[in-house]
Amino acid sequence: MTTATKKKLVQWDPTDVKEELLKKYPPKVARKRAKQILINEALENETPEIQANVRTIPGIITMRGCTYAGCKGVIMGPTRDIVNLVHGPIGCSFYAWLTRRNQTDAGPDGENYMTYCFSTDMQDSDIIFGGEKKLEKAIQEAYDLFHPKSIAVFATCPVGLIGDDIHTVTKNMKDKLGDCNVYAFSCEGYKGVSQSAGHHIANNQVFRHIVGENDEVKPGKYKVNLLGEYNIGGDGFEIDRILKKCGITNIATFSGNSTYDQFASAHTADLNAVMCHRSINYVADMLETKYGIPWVKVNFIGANATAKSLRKIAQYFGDKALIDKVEKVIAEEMPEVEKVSKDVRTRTEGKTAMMFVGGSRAHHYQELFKEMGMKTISAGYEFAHRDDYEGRHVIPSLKVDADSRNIEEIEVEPDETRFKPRKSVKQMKALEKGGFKFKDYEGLLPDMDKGTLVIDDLNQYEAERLVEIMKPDIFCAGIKEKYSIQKLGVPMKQLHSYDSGGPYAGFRGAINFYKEIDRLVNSRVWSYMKAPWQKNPQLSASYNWE
Ligand code: CFM
Repeated sequence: MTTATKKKLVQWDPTDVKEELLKKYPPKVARKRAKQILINEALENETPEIQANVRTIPGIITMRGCTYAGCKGVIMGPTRDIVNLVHGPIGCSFYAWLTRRNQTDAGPDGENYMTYCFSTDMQDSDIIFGGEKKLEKAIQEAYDLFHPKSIAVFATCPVGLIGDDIHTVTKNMKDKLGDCNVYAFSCEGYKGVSQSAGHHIANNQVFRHIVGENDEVKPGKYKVNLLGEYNIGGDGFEIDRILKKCGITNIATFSGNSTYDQFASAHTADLNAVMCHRSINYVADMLETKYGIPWVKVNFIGANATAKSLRKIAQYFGDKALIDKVEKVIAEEMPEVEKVSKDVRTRTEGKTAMMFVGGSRAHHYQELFKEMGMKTISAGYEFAHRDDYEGRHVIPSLKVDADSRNIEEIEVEPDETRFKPRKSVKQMKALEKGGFKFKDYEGLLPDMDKGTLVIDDLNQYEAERLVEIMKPDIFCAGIKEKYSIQKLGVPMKQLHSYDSGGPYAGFRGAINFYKEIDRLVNSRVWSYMKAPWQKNPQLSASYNWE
């Protein structure tokens, strides 16, 4: 106990760390990066400004992925009964094939295409003569083999470069097949500065081609959609378990373990609960404008955050029976969580963490670490926008640059027959008066301590320097960072794929997380390791400006 609570003595000043990170860059690069490295001031009502969602400087080894990854992999990938057909060279498909650990349950109908890899396998000749005919054939082949309800086509970089008209091909095939919804996504990898552009493109097309297709009223008293939950490591299964226990009906998850019909029926829910704000806020806004469904931000990462989110949903519906039920479920679930957290805290209290993940987890996971008594000393997103750092109030002041202009903004109007406000103006006002915030996300910065370092689009070099200087007890990021960090002697946890673990959401997920992090931060195995080049550098070099 005494050794566990003893804090490693590492002294650093955030200004020095920032300077150290920038020192190696040529002046122009340093100036640009400086705007993306922020020392959190935790100012009363104001949050400091950070630069985000801008191009990575060429030559820098970024942690980001491409637009195709955000569209095909992130948003559409976890939907089990849509055939996801990639129009492009085979590498784009192969790389995206079952690597994200989004789990599925084939359900009673058994329809699940997740384990397949569909690609047009473009060759040099297709690049020269065009790939439209090949795409048409591939759609026909997928249809003949599986008779799916829907086929989604994804463009990779060469498709945009040679100008294949995938939208006309899919429209023609939809008309020809008759009972299969076929549509395409212009999500070429280069389309935006990161995968974030792919989220937006996916949101637009799902809304345009699928949402609203099924008006059938589903059973259930308290109906929600869970937006921005992708069932990584089974997170969505745990959230569904809890919602079901509370008597809340989940109409559609966007998009963990989802089906075509869930998207098609999403407009029949009465509340949108948004988990990952970055990837899906567009759908939340569009569902509100077109159908009158309000949205609230929730977070099921962390046991306390889960309880808070459930209470929020219950408060929205305002029904005493639901409010009581939610309290009962929390009271049933929490004792086990508290038992485990009390135990692990004896070994994790005071330890430090860093997390650089995507566009929401670098924020959400701080909750879990907090519950273990651990402190996040530095964090950042790979591709989030300023609103994910500073809160949605900055949206009106965001600059629209050439890259963001590249992504289509669809105009949505209230549906003539199906727009139905879920609450009256009076009810909404009353909820707001009681502290309820609709359409709001306050971002990561207000939740981080003063003097912590918040870094956008962290890169390979900075990650290593940061670890060397600040020596965290654990570093969380993705597969590209994993081994270089472990070679520095620090345990590394993947917060994208969860390595081979999970779920980490909800109550049971919190328990899994506590136990795993306890093992990681208290194991010294990485610090015993010394690579040969750490003892004896085999090669050294300097930049020509040095
Ligand atoms: Fe949202 Fe995600 Fe994330 Fe994301 Fe992602 Fe992911 Fe992520 Mo990897 S949708 S922003 S594009 S929570 S795949 S499930 S873990 S980077 S923090």
